[in-house]
Amino acid sequence: MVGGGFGAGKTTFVSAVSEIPPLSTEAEITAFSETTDDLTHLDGKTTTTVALDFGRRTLGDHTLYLFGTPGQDRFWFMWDDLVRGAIGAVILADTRRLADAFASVDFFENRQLPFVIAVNHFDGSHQHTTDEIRDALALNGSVPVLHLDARDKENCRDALVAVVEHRLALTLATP
Ligand SMILES: Nc1nc2c(ncn2[C@@H]2O[C@H](COP(=O)(O)OP(=O)(O)O)[C@@H](O)[C@H]2O)c(=O)[nH]1
Ligand SMILES: [Mg+2]
Repeated sequence: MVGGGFGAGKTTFVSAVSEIPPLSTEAEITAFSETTDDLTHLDGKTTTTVALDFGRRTLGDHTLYLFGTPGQDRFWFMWDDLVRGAIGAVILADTRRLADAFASVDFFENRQLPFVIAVNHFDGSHQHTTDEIRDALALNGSVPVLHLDARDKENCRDALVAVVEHRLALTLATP
């Protein structure tokens, strides 16, 4: 699963890494959503994911199905179904709006789904160190933190490998 706040780069991530044309349910942002969707720092963003992003990516002999969660919490009723059977999650964090990642961190922690934090560097954003991110998000020491550009397909593939490896390490550690 690909989580993170509104505008953190979920749709971009799924589009970059998917080997099939990603299914995305984008809609134009209209004046109606101005009061609900916070567009601070998101000057170029004119569409929003209404339901989810879906993609597929093969790693070695295994195929991962990618579900990008909708950023807006009014669609969270869907997440409980999506999380069933998931291997893990990549949570995208925009350092200009780090607090937007809290809800995803809470969600996956509560459901005990292993996750990695992928810090998505936007132009002009402060380069936080991994320790700063770890502190700010109150992450448990074992949670991997990586840095990426969600437009770069190799970066995104590395993030998928990281979440699969993290999940395997946790599964092997708990008999
Ligand atoms: N500079 C920069 N822009 C990005 C990056 N990732 C996403 N964007 C842009 O940020 C905006 C929001 O991304 P989007 O994928 O729609 O976010 P979502 O709401 O999480 O699905 C889009 O205009 C993207 O083109 C990145 O790593 N660097
Ligand atoms: Mg989106």
